[in-house]
Amino acid sequence: MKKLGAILALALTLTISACTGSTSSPGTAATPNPVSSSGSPNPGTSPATRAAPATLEVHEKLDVGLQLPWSVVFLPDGTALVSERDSAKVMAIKDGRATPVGEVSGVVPGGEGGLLGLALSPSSAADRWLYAYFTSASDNRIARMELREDAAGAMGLGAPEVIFSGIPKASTHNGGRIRFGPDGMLYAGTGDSQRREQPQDKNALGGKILRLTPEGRPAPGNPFGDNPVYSYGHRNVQGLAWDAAGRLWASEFGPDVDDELNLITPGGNYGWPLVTGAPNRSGLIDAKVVWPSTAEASPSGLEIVDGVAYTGALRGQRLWAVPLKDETAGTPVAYFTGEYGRLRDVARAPNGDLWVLSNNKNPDFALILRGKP
Ligand SMILES: [Ca+2]
Repeated sequence: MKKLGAILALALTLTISACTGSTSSPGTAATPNPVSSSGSPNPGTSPATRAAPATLEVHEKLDVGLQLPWSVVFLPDGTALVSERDSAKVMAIKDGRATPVGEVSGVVPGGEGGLLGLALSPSSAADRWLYAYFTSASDNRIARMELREDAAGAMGLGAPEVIFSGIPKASTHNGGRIRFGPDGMLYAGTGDSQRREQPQDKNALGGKILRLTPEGRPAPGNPFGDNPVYSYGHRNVQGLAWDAAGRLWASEFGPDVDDELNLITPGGNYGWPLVTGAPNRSGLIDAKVVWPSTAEASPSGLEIVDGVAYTGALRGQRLWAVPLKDETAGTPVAYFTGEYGRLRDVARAPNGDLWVLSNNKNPDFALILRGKP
């Protein structure tokens, strides 16, 4: 992945330096580099595009019968653990084969709800905790389960211990991404659950990024005291990733316009439902990237590798790569447009490969991507 990131960083450097504003918007002033069906940037009209040697290749397409996979995390040995939204199963993928690890009890799928994000404890080698964000009969909640392995190497799941509950649920806008930050705390992206009063209410859990201890308590140092809320004014956050300097970025679905990539500040108000995008309104934080057409984006999972943010687009059916430079985001570049259908999650494997999960229902698959000069 070092190589992939370096190549893309090189390819995208000119794009980012061409971006003078604080907000990038694909398809407007600076046109994203178009890519061919093989994932290579097309020879474009600008010297920057012609100079770009990067190719993002599908190294392998894992047709292992996944059904609506939502999240992928990796054990230190490279085994992938994948959540399936509607079956509530956690699948393990190793050496190109998928086997069920277990089914998470208490999951009640419906609409966009079900078994959503997974996260491994940063000390999982010792404590074996697998965390999951899921929709239950009454709410969205976060539980942790012990990852077990029998003498023959078969994996299993212990009973879920609910560590945080009461996140509002609905047929749509359930959020669902969880991830441990570099500070060892557990971050969760929630959705407004179609309740428009939630995101601006700092004492409500909908439309937020939450920051929790591994035991589910509000993390020490949170911006609003003994409160799990880390940032607010969100609509539906399904992507969380940190850059090399430890800054948190988040992808967010807009309504019928203005999908967003945001740089997250503790205590920041990201505008919903007052505004979307980057209107430069006092007291509200503008998105760093705005996709005016949700048909081209609808970004879910997010990963940052060597200064490039990758996000999987559902409606947009493509992988967006956004070059980051400090607190600035450059012009997004699209890969694989329309080739693999809806894309749900993006995550870096321990060996540097970039995994992408589809969201097509027919059935689904994982793509393993590598960069090539
Ligand atoms: Ca916003």
